[in-house]
Amino acid sequence: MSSSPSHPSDPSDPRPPGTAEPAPPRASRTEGDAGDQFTRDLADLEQQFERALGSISMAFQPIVYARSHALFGYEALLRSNDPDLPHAGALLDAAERLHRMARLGRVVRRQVAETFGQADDSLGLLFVNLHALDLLDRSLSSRFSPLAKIAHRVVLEVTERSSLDDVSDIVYRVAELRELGFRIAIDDLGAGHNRMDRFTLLDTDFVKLDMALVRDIHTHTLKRDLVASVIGLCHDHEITVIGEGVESEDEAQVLVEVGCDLLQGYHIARPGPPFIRPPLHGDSSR
Ligand code: G
Ligand code: MN
Repeated sequence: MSSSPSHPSDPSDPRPPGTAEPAPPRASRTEGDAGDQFTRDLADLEQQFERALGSISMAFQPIVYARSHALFGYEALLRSNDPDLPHAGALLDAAERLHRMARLGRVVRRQVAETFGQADDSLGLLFVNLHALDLLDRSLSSRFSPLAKIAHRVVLEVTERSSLDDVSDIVYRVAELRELGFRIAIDDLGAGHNRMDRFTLLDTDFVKLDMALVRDIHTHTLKRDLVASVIGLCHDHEITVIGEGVESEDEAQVLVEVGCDLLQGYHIARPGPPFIRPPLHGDSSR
């Protein structure tokens, strides 16, 4: 919060009554104006959001086997090309503010299903990010949804970037999705906001180690030991581990040494249009 008070008659002053600043002389008028401004801002955001939805695209980043770098699949990543909501984070924030997360999720899932549905089986599995609120959307668990038709080729990534605590019956929801043929990944494991206990609750096929755990793993013994023990635990439970955000050969090598199954990151290939094959392992032109 800024410490310099705005002028009390400023019609855009959003301060609620009872804050430390003295009440403006025409409190009700000011509040009404601030409310009008808020409504106008939301209406503008709504327009931007609808326009941006029409121009979203998906980028696809290869996921490869750790040792051979042979292709395992792709993660679909949302991209926004709108001037007012110029990146995926801005679009997601707008969707959250407007309570339109379900709409965004449906548009994304339809688009990736169309693109991947027509693609060759040799492309492997498609990893699709879910927002926690998507788990509440009945269209996700409908067997008639576009993605459900190719469920056996799809891994749904569940992250806790937004609160999964809101989804009280998450274990049931996830079981329902697996019954449709989807596989499940825990995304961003080890990120600051992530709770390690969550993956004991979820019946998961993949764990994606957050890039914070991967970064400079070759120079941090403790990080290396932690990752090695998480991988051991996952393997005891037949969970496949993906190292995310791999940016160097040193990081990739240590991940191989500690038993990581799959790799993803700029060192392998950047996200790009569908469906660019990763370079051959050892190709120095990379
Ligand atoms: O949370 P999630 O794992 O879905 O986030 C993936 C994001 O990380 C994407 O926006 C993608 O572009 C980005 N990303 C992919 N590979 C790398 C990498 O090697 N380094 C960094 N810094 N970001 C990456
Ligand atoms: Mn992800």
